[in-house]
Amino acid sequence: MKRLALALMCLPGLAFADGVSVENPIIPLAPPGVAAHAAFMSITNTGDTPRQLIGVSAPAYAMAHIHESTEKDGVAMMSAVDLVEIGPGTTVTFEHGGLHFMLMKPKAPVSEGDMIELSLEFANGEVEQVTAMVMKRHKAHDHSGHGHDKHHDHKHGS
Ligand SMILES: [Cu+2]
Repeated sequence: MKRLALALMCLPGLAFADGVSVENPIIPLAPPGVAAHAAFMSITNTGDTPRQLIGVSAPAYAMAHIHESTEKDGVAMMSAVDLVEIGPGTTVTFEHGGLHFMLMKPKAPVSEGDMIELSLEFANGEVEQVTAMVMKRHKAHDHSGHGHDKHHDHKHGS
């Protein structure tokens, strides 16, 4: 907890979740006109107790949610997820075709190279600040292998 207290003193408004590390936070550049962007990353619980990710916020967007993509009868769908459990020593990967952070209605146009601030909210009240870089899909999209590019991000009805 010492690290958290120190961080709060030095950087007002920022907080860091103890025992959580985030790698490779990226937002694949969406085609023009698409107002729902996905953010991908790997989240590792480096502590020794289970952690529950319960929400996400993104000041640059009107709305942000945790989503999971599934495929049913050959149709790609996605649904909201309320809680992602991350066991001690476990990494949960948010990636194309699976769990992802859904960012909706950017308040300003988003382009390649932009840095987008995300806050990952955990059930114990801690918040992990993450900065995700916007990058072109062919660079960002390196380990999905599912071939759903054309269908992802576009299924938000309301
Ligand atoms: Cu989604």
